[in-house]
Amino acid sequence: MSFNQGNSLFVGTPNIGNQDVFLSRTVDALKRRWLSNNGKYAQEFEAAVSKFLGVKHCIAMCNATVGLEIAIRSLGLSGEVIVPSFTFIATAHALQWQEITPVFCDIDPVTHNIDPAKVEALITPRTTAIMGVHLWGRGCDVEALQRIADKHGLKLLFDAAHAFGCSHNGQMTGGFGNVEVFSFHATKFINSFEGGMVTTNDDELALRLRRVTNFGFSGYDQVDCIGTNGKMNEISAAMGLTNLESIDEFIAINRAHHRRYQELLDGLPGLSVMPYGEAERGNYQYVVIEIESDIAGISRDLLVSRLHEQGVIARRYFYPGCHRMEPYRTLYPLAGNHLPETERLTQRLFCLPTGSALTENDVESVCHIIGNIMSEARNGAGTREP
Ligand code: T4K
Repeated sequence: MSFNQGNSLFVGTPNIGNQDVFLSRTVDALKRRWLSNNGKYAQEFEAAVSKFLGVKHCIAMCNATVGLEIAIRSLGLSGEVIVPSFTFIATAHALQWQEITPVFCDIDPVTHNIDPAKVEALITPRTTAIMGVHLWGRGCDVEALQRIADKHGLKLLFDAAHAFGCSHNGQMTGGFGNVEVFSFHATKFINSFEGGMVTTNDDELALRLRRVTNFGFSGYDQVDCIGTNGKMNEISAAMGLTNLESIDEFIAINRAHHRRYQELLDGLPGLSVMPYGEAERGNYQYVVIEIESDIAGISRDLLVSRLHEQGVIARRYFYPGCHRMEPYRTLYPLAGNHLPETERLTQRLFCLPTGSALTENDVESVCHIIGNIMSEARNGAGTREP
């Protein structure tokens, strides 16, 4: 059993809602000839997200990277910002792009999120904020981070790219800290092709965020500040709105896939499927596997490469960590010295395909393939590193 080139299974295959509804919205936007700039569907999408999350202000964006940049600028950040290295590169780039130094903080080995116990030691007179990442949709220790931010007069923001539809201590992600930023990229739980949403309960900040998103305009001919173009177009908004209407179905599918992976993989030596807390709402969008190579009898990299050969396009998210990528590797060559958990986890984790494009059979086949690769490795076959 394997998948060939034509039917490979990919991590990140989009969840797609009702195509007829999406197409009729698209035709409507075309007929009305309103394609962008705070159009009807962008407004409807913002309102729907605001209601769903219980957050006062939601500002639709062209993508989350620009959303992060806009949030950072609108908060007036400068100097240094404390951030995990164990994240997608966009988190760090959004800071460095604005000549703000990302000061990489280690993570908690269980939650994979920024470890609040390691934050205070990194604060200097140049620090202006802490930026947490709700990795895999599991909430950061928001309360501890807020206490540190308050104590030192720092801003607190969250890269919530993975966390749409997830809760922390029973509260939906979106209203924590000063501002949070979601991604609606094609690979994300809810997608708008490309897109994002910046969310806050702060009225003044919301006004600034909107202005910065639209070149700094505050009226037809009036510009109040430096801005950029972060706007979401109408086709993306129509897609986001349509997909949001299928959220319960997507959660049910992802959850069932995650459970099946747990049932079939947790028993294999050296493998464990990262759990999601049952007490919280989750989107189960990431099936994250931790491998202990000594016990499994195969390295993470060899297993992933064997999976690729058989059409299962697993991903080593987030290897090798931002601090080992440019420009950070050159700028901060010693950063890894105080990131032992990050260094360890980047060598041990990989993600498996999930989402509404997969059937239960597909999930079972992936597990079967993994079982075969591992038993071959234990029998000494094919243990050459890629
Ligand atoms: N913060 C965090 C923590 C993030 O994870 C991300 C994005 C951001 C910020 C920034 O958000 P955006 O600015 O993108 O809104 C992908 C995504 O491009 C990226 O959005 C995402 N994180 C990251 C985790 O994954 P790559 O470099 O892995 O992309 P790529 O082209 O290898 O595709 C990923 C997988 O998805 C492949 O297996 C193929 C599959 N795929 C992809 C697309 C676009 C499909 O099956 N269909 C598709 O349409 O970054």
